[in-house]
Amino acid sequence: MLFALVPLALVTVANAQGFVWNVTVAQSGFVFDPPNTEGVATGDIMQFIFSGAPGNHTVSQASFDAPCVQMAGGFDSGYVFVPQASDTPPIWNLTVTNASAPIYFYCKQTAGPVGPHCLAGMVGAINAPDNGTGAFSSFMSAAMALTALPSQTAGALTGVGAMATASPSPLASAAASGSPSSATGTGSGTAAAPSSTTAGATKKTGFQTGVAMLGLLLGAVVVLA
Ligand SMILES: [Cu+2]
Repeated sequence: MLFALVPLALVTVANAQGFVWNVTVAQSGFVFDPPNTEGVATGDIMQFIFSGAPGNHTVSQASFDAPCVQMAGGFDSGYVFVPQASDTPPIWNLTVTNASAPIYFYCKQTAGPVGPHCLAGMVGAINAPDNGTGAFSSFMSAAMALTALPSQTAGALTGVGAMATASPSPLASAAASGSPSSATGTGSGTAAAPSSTTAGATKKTGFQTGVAMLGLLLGAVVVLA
C-alpha cells in the first residue's frame, strides 16, 4: 500500500509548483524576451535565462514611476556575466508572490555599445497592462526618455511581489571583473559557482526525503481511516 501511495505524493509536490514562464535576457539585442509577460499567477515562476553572450546584465525591480532606478525593497539578480556563447546560460528563478499588481524590472548595466541598457529599452514587466495606467509601453518610453542612468544601488533576492531563493547560476568565476559596475552587484556571485554541485545534491536529497515522508504520512492516514 505504501508503494502505491508514493506516486500520488509526487504528483502532489509537482502541482504545488506554479507555471514556469521563460524570459531570455539579451539573447538577441538589449531586450528581455518577452518584454512583458501577461497572465502570470501568484506562485508562478519567472525563469530568466541569461542567454545573451558575451554579456553582463541584471534583472532589477523598478517602480513604474522610476523605470531605471532600483526600487527600495525590490528584487535584484545582481550582475550576471556570461563570457561566451558556449557557456551554459545562467538561470534565475523568481517566484511571483503577489500577482495582483504589475511588476516592473530593468537591466542596470552601463557597459556595452548602447550605453546604459535601461535607457536603450532593456526593461521588462510581469502582468503590465497593454494600455492605460501602468502600460508597459509607457514604462519603456519613460526609460528611453531618460538622458542619463540614475545612480544605482543593489537590491536583494526578495522583492515586492516576487522573490528568489538563490542567485542566478551557474555564474562565471570572473563575474566581478566583467566591468567596473559589476562590483555593485549582490556580491554573492563568485562564491556560488564552486558550491553549486554540492548545493544541488543536498537539495535533491531533501526533496526525496520530503517525498518519502509525505508518502509515509499518506500511508498512515489511509491505514488509520
Ligand atoms: Cu543589460
